[in-house]
Amino acid sequence: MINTSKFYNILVSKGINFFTGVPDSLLKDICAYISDNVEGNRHIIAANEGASIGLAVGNYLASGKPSLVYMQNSGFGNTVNPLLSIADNDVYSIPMILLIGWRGEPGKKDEPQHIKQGEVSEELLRAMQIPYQIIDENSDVNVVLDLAVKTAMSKKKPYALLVRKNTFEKYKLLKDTKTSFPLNREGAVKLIVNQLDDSDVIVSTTGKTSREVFEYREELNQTHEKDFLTVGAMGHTSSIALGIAIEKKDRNIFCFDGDGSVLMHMGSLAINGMMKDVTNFKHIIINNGAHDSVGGQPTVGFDIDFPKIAYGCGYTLVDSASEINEIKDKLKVMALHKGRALLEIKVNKGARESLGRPTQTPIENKIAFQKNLLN
Ligand SMILES: Cc1ncc(C[n+]2csc(CCOP(=O)(O)OP(=O)(O)O)c2C)c(N)n1
Repeated sequence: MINTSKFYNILVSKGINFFTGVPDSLLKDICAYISDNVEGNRHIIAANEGASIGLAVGNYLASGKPSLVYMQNSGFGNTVNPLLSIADNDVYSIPMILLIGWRGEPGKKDEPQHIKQGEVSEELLRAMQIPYQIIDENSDVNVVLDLAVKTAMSKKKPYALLVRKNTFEKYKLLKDTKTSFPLNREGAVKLIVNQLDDSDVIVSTTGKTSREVFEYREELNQTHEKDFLTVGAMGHTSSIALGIAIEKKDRNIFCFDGDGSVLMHMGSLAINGMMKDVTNFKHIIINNGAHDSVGGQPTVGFDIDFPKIAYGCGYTLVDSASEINEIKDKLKVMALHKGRALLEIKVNKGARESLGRPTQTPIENKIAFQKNLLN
């Protein structure tokens, strides 16, 4: 396996000293190492992967050095535009190293949302004319990084490393922040689900939130027809919820979002808020200040004011809560409100070791959900 410190030190020896990206579960150890060892704003966990490309472009313009941009292959889609329309050889020709976690690699078992992405990852890189190497636990890091940096710099273009599962040695994040709210995300999910009406609809975000919604329905011996699990498309959950809310005016649509997910495409808040005749849109941000589902790397979720931002975007009711009774009361007010409501629930990060994965396929989820909505 590749030692995270060795990988990092070789990068530094090759002149790379700016790191940015969005965390990925396959890269969590190298991301954690970078978080612990790169000072201040030389490491930026960006809002989305496209923004990381922007940061790497800016850094190169100002330093003449390539950056390391890390991401899950799910996030590669967010980079396509800035890579092709700015960094490409036909435009500004900007070198950088892309470190891409390869979820859904053909032949390896993975979740449905990763299968197609994994299958086409190499093809996408080839179509975009980005040279790449596949790396795994047996790769010689010196050789790999030498070729990567030399190619990026001599051809003045992005160079990708497609990283297989279990490539990096374990590294435990030292800069871990602890909070002491009464609930964690799963506690909040249960509390909200318990308080919903029979006709209410849930659209839940990417990662463990949707898994927890699914498992809670199982625990309650309930069906899954009221829940749409946004297993992919991180950051677009509230847009899916809005699409439903516009059409289904007689149902309350509850979006269970995450701080990382909202940040990823925060522009959507402005569009949600400006839908002046939408009266049934209930946006809940379960804020744990982290990308908890992929390793707990920090977001700026606890540093910014989500309710104020939503208010500024035209939401008609905004609030924040962390105590159990406070959450219950505010959920009641939210349920009755006729407008675009947002409730931030602050929670601790962390999840159960035993948390499973949905046993229904996405198509089964869609059919049941749609049948329920169309009734
Ligand atoms: C475009 C994209 N980038 C990255 C990922 C990997 N990913 C899955 S869940 C997640 C973290 C989500 O964080 P947040 O919304 O705060 O929810 P939490 O896991 O903390 O509950 C990330 C980065 C992804 N699925 N899609």
